[in-house]
Amino acid sequence: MTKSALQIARAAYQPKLPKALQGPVSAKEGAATQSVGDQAKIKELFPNTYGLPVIEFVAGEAQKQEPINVGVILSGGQAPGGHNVISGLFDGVKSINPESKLYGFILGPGGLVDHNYMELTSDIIDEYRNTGGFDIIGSGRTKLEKEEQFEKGIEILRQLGIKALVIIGGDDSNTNACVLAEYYAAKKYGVQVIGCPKTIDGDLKNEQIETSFGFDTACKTYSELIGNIQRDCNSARKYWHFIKLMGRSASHIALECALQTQPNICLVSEEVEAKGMSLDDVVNYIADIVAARAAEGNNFGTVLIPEGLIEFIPAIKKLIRELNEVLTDPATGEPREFESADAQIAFVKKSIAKDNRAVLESLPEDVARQLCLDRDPHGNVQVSLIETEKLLSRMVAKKLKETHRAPKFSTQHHFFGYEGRCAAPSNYDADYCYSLGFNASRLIAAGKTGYMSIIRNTTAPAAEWIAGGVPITMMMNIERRNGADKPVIRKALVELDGAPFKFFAAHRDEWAKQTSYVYPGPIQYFGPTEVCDQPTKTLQLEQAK
Ligand code: FBP
Repeated sequence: MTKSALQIARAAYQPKLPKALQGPVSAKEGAATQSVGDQAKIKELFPNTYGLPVIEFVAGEAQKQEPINVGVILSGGQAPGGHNVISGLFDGVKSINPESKLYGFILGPGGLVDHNYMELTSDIIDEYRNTGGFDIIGSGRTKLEKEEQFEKGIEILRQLGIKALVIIGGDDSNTNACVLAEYYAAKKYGVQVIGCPKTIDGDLKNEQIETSFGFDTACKTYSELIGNIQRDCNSARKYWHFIKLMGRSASHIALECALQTQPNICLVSEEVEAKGMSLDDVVNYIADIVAARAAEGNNFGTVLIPEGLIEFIPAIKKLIRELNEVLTDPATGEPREFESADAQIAFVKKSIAKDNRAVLESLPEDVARQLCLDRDPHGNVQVSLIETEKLLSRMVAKKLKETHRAPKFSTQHHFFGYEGRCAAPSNYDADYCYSLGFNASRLIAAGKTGYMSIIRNTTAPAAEWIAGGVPITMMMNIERRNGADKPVIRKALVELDGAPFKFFAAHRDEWAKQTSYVYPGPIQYFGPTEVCDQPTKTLQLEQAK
């Protein structure tokens, strides 16, 4: 395999570990925990894994340990640093006992069910240290949630002598990891299940999890691109760039990129919802800024749009909720099957309430079709397929024309998502991910199950990071999904009273009027620490003392 000069140099990078993980550890247990909501119901559903204490690893005594075979799964969308979670886990299990083995299940959770796996040896691991992507074993979006799947899984786990499974995934995958942990514990199968918080979206975070891995690198990659566009924009002074950013429902990515690049406009879905804004309100907000800049002779600018925007506009949110209900078969809880797309649309139109039908019909046809047709395997609307950047610029142009403002309004459109999901991890993600994986091996050695690997205090130097585990049930509540009440990890959306949003809100009018662009440039791996090791602005603002 031909490697780039950076890949070769980067392979030699030794990720940093928290001091607590640099030698033998002992698990310091906190008080019993409770779920974030619906305590009685979650306790009933998870009798074996509910209420466990939060764990912090501190220096302990060296102990001789038996070899342990571990399995690992990458689940869902790619996020920079996944290979370092696996290399940290590999180094961790080998340090427990060099005879330990690590098996990777191929192409996501489906690999466990289909018995598709490979042993990860040191030769393989060394090829992937500090690289982006999930290609070492591949990823997939199969949901692990049925007993038949758990039973198929235990067959191969027994065959390979695997005593612990590490699932690297987002909120849905870690919810499933928790259900699996509970199932294997209830059946006394002797297999531990540990989760790791992955997703570029940044929406798997709470009091215990500071950030999900990949968010740092993905945002830095998009911010580099936005900065480049802003330089181009400020040079030619003739285009408005509408830039949609991945992130599923939450606007963390758009907000972080705005903090890094200071664009003229950044929409935050959570604010749109809180203010009860309609699509027309959003269009007016953009059009007013375009017109104000035009009045100053500035017929150019940048607009950042979170990909989930559309589902936060209250009327559309209500419509989506009903679509989710009617498109689920109540008998099976599975998505209904249709003969054709047209049959599905006809069924939707006849099944939904009158007011929702009116909202559906008011949308441009392509958007309406999208909303009716596509779902991911977790039942979520596939927001990344909706071209909101084009929808909004089209509507802003119309609005400006109708109101006789801004004679020159030329647009360019971009969608940044896949460009950043497999970027080589920043130093932050390289260290964070390696630590998460290594730490997972310590949770396994401590006999824990139903826990997520956590590393905290990450705005401090890596040596001072705090390593441990949080019971996954602690993050759960009951939510309506696919027409049924389900125990799930609560998704973290942008908090409007949080420091990152407040900072943005305090500066956005100035950024709208003036041209205050910041050009972050590419991620740097070698050089001064203030250039190479800065955490995200979101984390810095959240943790500012
Ligand atoms: P995860 O929640 O699986 O980490 O997904 C991240 C993400 O990149 C979202 O931002 C985006 O909406 C989605 O994946 C796109 O999914 P796909 O890779 O299947 O196109």
